[in-house]
Amino acid sequence: MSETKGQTAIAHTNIALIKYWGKADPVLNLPTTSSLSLTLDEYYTKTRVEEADEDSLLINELPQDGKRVHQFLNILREEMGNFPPLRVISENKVPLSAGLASSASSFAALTAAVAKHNGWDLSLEELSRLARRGSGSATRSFFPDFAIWDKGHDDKSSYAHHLDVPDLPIALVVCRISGMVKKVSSSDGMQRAQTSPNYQAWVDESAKQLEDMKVALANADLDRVGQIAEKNALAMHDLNLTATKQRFTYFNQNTMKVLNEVKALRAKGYIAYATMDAGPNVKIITNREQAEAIKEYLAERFRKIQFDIATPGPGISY
Ligand code: 2P0
Repeated sequence: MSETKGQTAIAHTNIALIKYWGKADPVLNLPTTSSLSLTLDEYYTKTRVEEADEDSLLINELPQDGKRVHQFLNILREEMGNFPPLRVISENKVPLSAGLASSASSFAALTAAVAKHNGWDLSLEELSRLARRGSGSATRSFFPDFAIWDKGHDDKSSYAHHLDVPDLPIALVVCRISGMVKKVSSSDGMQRAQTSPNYQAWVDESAKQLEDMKVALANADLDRVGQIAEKNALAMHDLNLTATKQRFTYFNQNTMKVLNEVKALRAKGYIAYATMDAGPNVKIITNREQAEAIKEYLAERFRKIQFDIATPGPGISY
């Protein structure tokens, strides 16, 4: 029997140092701000697509309600021309408890696999633009190391590109505080955050922080990179707390305790800055040399939290 015709792609997840937290257009997934990310080596999604009788989705061998994937495949059909139904078989190496968006690597890998399977000759930027309709953060998962998602102003102009940065010994200590499914989805959280009276100020500040971040990266100034990222992330979470409609927080008690330890580590002379996404987990920005010591320091104080070290990762591969 011949093997079913198909195509595999691998995409790594990414962590935003300048966050995407709000939509200018929720249907097209156009963001209110440009964002900047680091692709991570340790966490990825491997996705195979095969011709089938109907669209379906399997993640880590378990059948899923593939509604979001089916919708996304239909968007690709509208954009690029029809193609037959696909069985999507995904292996996700992004542990839920790591608090890193698996939708980023999932939609990037799916877009790349479908494009290659259908013989579409597209650049990484064109793939990034298509993946945006599946999940905003997926735009940034096609590129090695650093990427910028330019917010653009319409469907054609909103996609990510690679940012060339001189060698930077950056590493993250990922504090896996809770593996619970998040109570407020990213899309819902953004919508609520956009009702904060501070929202426009955050958007304006974010544009300045992006420029400052590019300079800090070009200068390989890791302390400055951490300072800007921490400020951007804390302000993002402040929007959730100050939303006028259904305010909320992703933080829990351990988030606060770890954030205090990040400050304590800085006082001891470590490079240590925090960033948090749509969940309680803290990711500490540091360098490769200090990551292990920081992990040990925290592991002694928080016996129930698991700690990983993550480093810059590759772009899309097949
Ligand atoms: C980011 N996050 O820049 C921000 C920071 C989480 C916090 O992008 O609605 O799953 O699918 O476009 O990409 C997570 O949101 O949201 C995210 P949708 P997505 O990484």
